[in-house]
Amino acid sequence: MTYILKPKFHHPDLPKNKLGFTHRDYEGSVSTLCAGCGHDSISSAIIQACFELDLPPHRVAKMSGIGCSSKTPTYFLGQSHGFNSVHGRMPTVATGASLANRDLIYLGVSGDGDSASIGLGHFAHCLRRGVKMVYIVENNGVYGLTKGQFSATADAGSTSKKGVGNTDEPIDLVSMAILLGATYVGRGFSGDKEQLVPLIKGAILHRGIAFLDVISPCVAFNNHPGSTKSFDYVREHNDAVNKLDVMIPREAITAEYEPGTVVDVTQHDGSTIRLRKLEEAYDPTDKLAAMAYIQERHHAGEVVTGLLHIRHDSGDLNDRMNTVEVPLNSLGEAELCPGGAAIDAINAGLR
Ligand SMILES: Cc1ncc(C[n+]2csc(CCOP(=O)(O)OP(=O)(O)O)c2C)c(N)n1
Ligand code: SF4
Ligand SMILES: [Mg+2]
Repeated sequence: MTYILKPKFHHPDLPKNKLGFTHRDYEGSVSTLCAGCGHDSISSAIIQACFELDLPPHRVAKMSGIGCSSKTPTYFLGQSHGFNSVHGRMPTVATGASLANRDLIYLGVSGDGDSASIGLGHFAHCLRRGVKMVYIVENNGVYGLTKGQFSATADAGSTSKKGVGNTDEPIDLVSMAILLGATYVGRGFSGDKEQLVPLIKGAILHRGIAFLDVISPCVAFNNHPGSTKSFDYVREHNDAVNKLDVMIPREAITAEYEPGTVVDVTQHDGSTIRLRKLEEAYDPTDKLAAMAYIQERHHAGEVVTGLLHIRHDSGDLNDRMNTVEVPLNSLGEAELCPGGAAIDAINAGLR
């Protein structure tokens, strides 16, 4: 169906952002996913977040692996760069791209099979290195593309559509992300755009690795009673710890919440993340407490969502490796071949 071009006509009164773009300018090709797939709602949330942040599409690079989830970058930001890589290798390809050009905004999309099975090592090293990117896992607990086998994030005790029980313990990607040192970690639900759009906006503005685990039900293979990744289960067991607003520097910060229930976190670019606490005791800057809370609620059958962990003093791999400010492909002969005297000076410094 991808040969059907989506008409570009739109109503002349559609709202425009600061760049003069409408929402439609951030869309991609027509989706070929199953009708009702959670992944399509995540694409729509990404489109809304990029539109609201006034992102120039040419400054974004979409990275993905293999799976229904990894197909989705075709369906948003049709005017951005894109690289659909190999199964599980998205984080590694993104690491290389980010080191070669620190100027782009990297938006990685992966699946639970892609990141928690074949790509688990790649996921882990990307997070511990703090690659400057947004890393989204569209988590449905199954390999959707290959017809619904349990993935490594399926909960022990959940049943397949045909009634077979999963006996293996799940990998909890948000707990792993916090443990590995990710500096912005959130969990969302494809069925809750009001929470998901600000989570994505905050992730894009974050300096460092921003990881989002988004529960995204697979309507074809994992949306039945007995599944803990179904729309009904997540709606009934959703424990949102905070509500998020993202304010970019030009926006006035208004005090609209009760004192004592609000935490403001200022990011490197001056943007402010305002968290309205729903769970009084939850502090996303306390790494150990956050991990304990997520595990405790998981054992009680709850799905904790919201901004789960953030570090104010985040940095990224480019900072630590002191990479050049400009893309590598723009370096000329003078920078790449500084001449014999410079080499002699380096050698002398090593003696
Ligand atoms: C090296 C390799 N091994 C296995 C496959 C087969 N395969 C394709 S997609 C996929 C799993 C996709 O699951 P997930 O990442 O959860 O994405 P979803 O389709 O659920 O969104 C597998 C095992 C492959 N394409 N390449
Ligand atoms: S098989 Fe599942 S994950 Fe894939 S498009 Fe259909 S509903 Fe979505
Ligand atoms: Mg999956």
